[in-house]
Amino acid sequence: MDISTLPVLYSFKRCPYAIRARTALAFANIDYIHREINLRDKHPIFLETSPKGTVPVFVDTHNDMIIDESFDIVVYALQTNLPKGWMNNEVLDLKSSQVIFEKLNKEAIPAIRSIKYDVTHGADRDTATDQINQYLLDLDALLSKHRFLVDQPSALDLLVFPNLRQLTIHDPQWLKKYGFASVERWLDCWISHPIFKKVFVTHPQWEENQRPIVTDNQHGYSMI
Ligand SMILES: N[C@@H](CCC(=O)N[C@@H](CS)C(=O)NCC(=O)O)C(=O)O
Repeated sequence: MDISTLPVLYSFKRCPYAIRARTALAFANIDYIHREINLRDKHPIFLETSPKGTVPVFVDTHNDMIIDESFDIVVYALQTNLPKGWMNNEVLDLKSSQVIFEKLNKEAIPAIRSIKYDVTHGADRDTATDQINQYLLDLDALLSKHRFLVDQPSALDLLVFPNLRQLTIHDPQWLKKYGFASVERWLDCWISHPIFKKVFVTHPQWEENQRPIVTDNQHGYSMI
């Protein structure tokens, strides 16, 4: 493999947005060089590449491309190489998908964050819990009808599962406790997949003179 032409992914192991990107690139068999960023001490080259300073950032200098939003990296990956049996990115144009993604960003993620970082108490905590559970109720209804958020695996699944994983890492009993069996089955299907195990590994923090960490995604795993 000629690693000098490989794109680079700036990432952080536990970041749900970076997990979206790494999972999408893995399913799409896109190889890259992994650079693990310390979010408390961001490398100047990373900040020069993407001054807003969030991970993930995907850089393909050979094609003059910098993508610094996880949504766009997922779209790019699946557009480049849609895995067999997956639905293409047109699912993201469906009103139903847009509602799921918007509610994730505007309601579920802030509520998960407030529970995770324990910044809400009393009635506010109950409101955050209700907000999360209302979101999970909608997903559970969909997932009781099919295995994935749309009929087959798609970008939408990759955009949603890492944030819900964050909730279950914080409280492993959450889905059981509140009775979201279909979401539990679906989430488990993503996080027990060999690709998740492959993308969720610990890498040393990136330094300029580091030997490139090549992520070889030519593995032949499939989702269905
Ligand atoms: N909208 C961005 C959000 C990415 C994001 O917020 N990532 C967090 C880590 S999970 C981050 O880099 N935060 C910057 C910081 O902590 O300084 C995306 O989807 O890529």
